[in-house]
Amino acid sequence: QIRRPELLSVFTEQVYGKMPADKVDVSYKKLDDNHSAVNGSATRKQIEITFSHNGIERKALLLMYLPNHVKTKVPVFLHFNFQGNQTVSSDPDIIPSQYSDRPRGNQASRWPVEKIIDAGYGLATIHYFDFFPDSKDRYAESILALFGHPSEGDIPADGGQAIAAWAWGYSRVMDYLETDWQVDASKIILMGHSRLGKTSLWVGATDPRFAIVISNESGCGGAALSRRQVGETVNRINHAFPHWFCKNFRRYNKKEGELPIDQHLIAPRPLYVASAEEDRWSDPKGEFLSTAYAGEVYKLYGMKGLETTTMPTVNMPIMNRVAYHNRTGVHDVTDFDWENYIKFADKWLK
Ligand code: GTR
Repeated sequence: QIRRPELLSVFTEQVYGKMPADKVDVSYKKLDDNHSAVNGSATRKQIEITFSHNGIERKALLLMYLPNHVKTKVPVFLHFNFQGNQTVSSDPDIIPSQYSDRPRGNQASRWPVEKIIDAGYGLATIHYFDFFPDSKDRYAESILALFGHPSEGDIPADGGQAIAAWAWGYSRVMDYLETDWQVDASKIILMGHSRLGKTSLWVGATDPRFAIVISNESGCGGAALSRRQVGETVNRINHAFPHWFCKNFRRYNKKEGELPIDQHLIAPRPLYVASAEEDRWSDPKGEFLSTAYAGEVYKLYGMKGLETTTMPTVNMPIMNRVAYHNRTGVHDVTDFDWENYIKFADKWLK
């Protein structure tokens, strides 16, 4: 009750930035509801979400697959995509996302839809560009325009930029999921890869409605400890991606030692952090250590963290209330990752 709000406000003002608290008008339009998707095993829904505020409108297109064999409300993996909804699967009926002309199925290897459906989970996804097209020149198209922040110059030093906008988007999808009669909103598994892994950790910290948080290879500004300065550093990330974190974060360029916090804050909800052995840029050891140290906080709640500060052998997950694996291979989302996330969700939700 005391320390958590303090830490949250430091993370907000110094790292990820504040989102304006204005209430935005939201409407949902069902564009598709088809019960014979994925060879008849799933229902595919596509929902257009419209946000309006100050006379400005922004739209996001949500794609969902829900298992037909589950007769009760289903738990759902919510995972934003990088290249447009149509790239998640070769399903010809997926409506392409507004900011992408990438080919159908282009990212299908990262989205084992059948496996997720067979395991009794739904899948919900949106192209992350719908909330902030990922470029330092595209503030005007982002949802920040709704709040009178259509360019970088309009944003205060502690104001949210792209990561805060994506995080806002994850929370708005949760608002929708709470209204969907087929979804168990108390069992939403929030997942993000890489820059969206940074985002999913921030969403997990700010929006406790998510039952489980998964960070896949999130690196600097995600699960990796900034003070280690291994792989990508605060200085590098703020130069390469000036539109991601709040401007105050730049104060710590080459001065990680002055950060008042480091990257561990989700307790007591189940948390899974994963690394890949060859993804040195994300600093697997740093991702592991922040996860291990977070265990101290889970202990305060009588729960088990990783219970070791020695990195496990590759491909050997540790699965307590806090979970971790370091898989062989490069920066990616693979079947190995998904199989373990499903096991973890089964452990805590079923
Ligand atoms: C890299 C960036 C990382 C990570 C990654 C990704 O270019 O340096 O922080 O976010 O992109 O999102 O794929």
